[in-house]
Amino acid sequence: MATEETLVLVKPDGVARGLTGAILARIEAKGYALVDIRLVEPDRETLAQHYAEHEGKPFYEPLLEFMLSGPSVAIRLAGNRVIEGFRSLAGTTDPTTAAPGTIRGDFGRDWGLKVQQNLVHGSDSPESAARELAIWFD
Ligand code: DAT
Ligand code: MG
Repeated sequence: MATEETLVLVKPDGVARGLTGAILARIEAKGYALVDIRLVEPDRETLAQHYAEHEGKPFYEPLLEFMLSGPSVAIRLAGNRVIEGFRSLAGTTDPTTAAPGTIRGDFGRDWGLKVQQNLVHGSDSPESAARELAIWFD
């Protein structure tokens, strides 16, 4: 099987809280390869492309505002089954109930905001990964 790639973002809350290193340590300990990594300050158009599937949902505007609130770290990550593997490391979307041992479960919680600040993004399918990597790395 060809080695797979995924897009990981350490979102503004992760960067602001100084958790980038801790998150990268988990990714590296799992054995995935960092192919490319950079600090990014996306504009609204880039984020609208990235989150196009969520346009119109109640959390869409708060999500874009949150993602515009500070820099993120974008990572091109490689390894066999890395898409599902990173989603497993990240934990489920809601950090309050994400399993302990996951990034979201260990470092995240409900801050009483309209958007879930859950520290990381990971592509959810090969199609999403290809689309998202083109947005952030081309
Ligand atoms: P994931 O990031 O786990 O793939 P998603 O793609 O469904 O989740 O949603 C994108 C982001 O939007 C998510 O990381 C946090 C926010 N979000 C999703 N559902 C939400 C909700 N019901 N309330 C508030 N924020 C939400
Ligand atoms: Mg998603």
